[in-house]
Amino acid sequence: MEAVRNYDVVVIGAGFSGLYAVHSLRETGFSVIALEKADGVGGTWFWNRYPGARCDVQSIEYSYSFSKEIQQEWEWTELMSAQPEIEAYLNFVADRLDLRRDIQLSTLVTAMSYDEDGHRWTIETEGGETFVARFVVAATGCLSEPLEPGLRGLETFAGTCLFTNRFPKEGFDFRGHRVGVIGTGSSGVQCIPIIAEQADHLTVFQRSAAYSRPADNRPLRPGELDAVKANYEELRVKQRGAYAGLVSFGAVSFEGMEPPERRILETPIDERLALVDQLGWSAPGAWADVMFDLEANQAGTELYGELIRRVVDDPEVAESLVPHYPMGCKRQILDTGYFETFNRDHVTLVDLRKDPIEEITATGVTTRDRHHDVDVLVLATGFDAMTGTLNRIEITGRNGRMLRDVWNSEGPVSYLGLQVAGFPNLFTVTGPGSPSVLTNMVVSIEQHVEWITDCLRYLRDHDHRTIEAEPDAQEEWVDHAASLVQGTIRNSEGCNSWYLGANVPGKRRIHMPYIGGLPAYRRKCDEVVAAGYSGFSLS
Ligand code: NA7
Repeated sequence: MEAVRNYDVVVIGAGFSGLYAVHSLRETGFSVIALEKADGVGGTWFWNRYPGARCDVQSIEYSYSFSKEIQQEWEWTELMSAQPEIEAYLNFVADRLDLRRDIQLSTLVTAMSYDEDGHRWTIETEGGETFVARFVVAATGCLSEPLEPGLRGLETFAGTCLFTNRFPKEGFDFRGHRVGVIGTGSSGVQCIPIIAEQADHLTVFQRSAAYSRPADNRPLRPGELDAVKANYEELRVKQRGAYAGLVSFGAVSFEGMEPPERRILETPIDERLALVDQLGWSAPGAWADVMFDLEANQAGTELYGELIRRVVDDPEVAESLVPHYPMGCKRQILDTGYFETFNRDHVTLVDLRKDPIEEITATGVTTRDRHHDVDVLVLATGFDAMTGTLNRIEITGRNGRMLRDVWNSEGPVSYLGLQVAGFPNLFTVTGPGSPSVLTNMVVSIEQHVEWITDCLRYLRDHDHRTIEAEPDAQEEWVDHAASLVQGTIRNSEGCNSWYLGANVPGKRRIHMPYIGGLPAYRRKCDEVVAAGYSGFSLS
């Protein structure tokens, strides 16, 4: 039997968070190992290799800022990178910083338990290995646990079944096939136009229509990247001071943009439509009241409908593509030719709100009204977000309490999204209660990894063995985060986003990411440190 292996820190995951955590902790003098279930690094950008997978944040912003060398050496080729380029970037980082010697791939963590006397975590893997560490950093990602779609009969399907979030490495040639795609979130919307280019026939099964708009992606122009590199720090400073950790979303820059003053409900219909002519896909959101008032929000959605009708030829199909839930309750999707795809003769939209799926059979998808024959089924059905991955690990903290039980009974509680009371020395990178998925993930990840590194250095320098969130501080933070969401569109009736856990049957409906913005959140984290880690007990 293999000996137990001891480290100062075990990091779980080797995506954007885990790679930086290994580097940062190692540079600070800790012995560290990252355990990664995949057979490559990259996390989200390892698994989501479906055709069309692309980031909706510009590459120059969606990249590490901690290494000036990497920032200068890496060459982005497009405004918003596709999955292969981001995966290649993360592999470049792993090599450039010589991280691989401290990463163990193909290693699934199945259980971990806290030894209250020894002040250590014991970590067990599927392969039967045991690691012991004083600290654990869960760099497990926010969208890493695929959600089984709960479709009756799925196991009887005789064709090829592909999940977007674990798409085969060798890709898939859709030519000559009748394909069905279930799910029209970001993953579905990105892959549908590309599958349509290849497949003999494509049937799209849509339960909720998507708020999507053209990404307007393009190759970077000659000299464009060099200009950024010449003054990268200025961009990084702006990012850190921005609400969502970015100064642009997609191709649209926020710089110099003032919040709109016009109110949709006080504007005659013809003037609303004139704004659509003027602003195109930016028009539905370009009002002061749409994000704060449901009636105004509905009026904004009607402008969306107008834009969709201008693209989609068949009026019935166009109507089905107009979302029925509030705008802004989910993150806006950026697409490349999504709505145009429904003008192709070999593409069929099935509106599941009118004709729901009854079961999957050996030959395809049976909806209430008919059977749809397909040879290939692509499931773009999403994730058990933010808590799903840790809930699937047997994590036992103080007094034998399991993290899964805490989160199931109390909701996804956490102090600052960094620690959960009762689980000393266990940190979560971009955990629930932090801005995470509402921001440029890389900026939030860097802030967390740096906070955790500073914290471990502080504990070492002050001879502390443990740090643990205090229940009162945690409760106060959870209440504060909840108070910010109350009465907003994000928590409104009819909003069933994965932010709220509403896509997972039985999951408590609580808005998981913190909506107060990155600058306010960072300030709070810094204040906690300045006050000697207030809200944490150190021993
Ligand atoms: P999402 O955004 O959770 O989308 C999942 C889609 O799958 C969504 O349209 C769901 O409809 C649909 N879905 C899920 N289960 C079913 C069943 N059983 N039947 C029919 N349709 C179903 O996941 P993505 O992977 O697209 O994107 C995740 C994030 O990645 C995204 O937000 C970006 O931040 C990047 P529903 O909406 O639940 O009615």
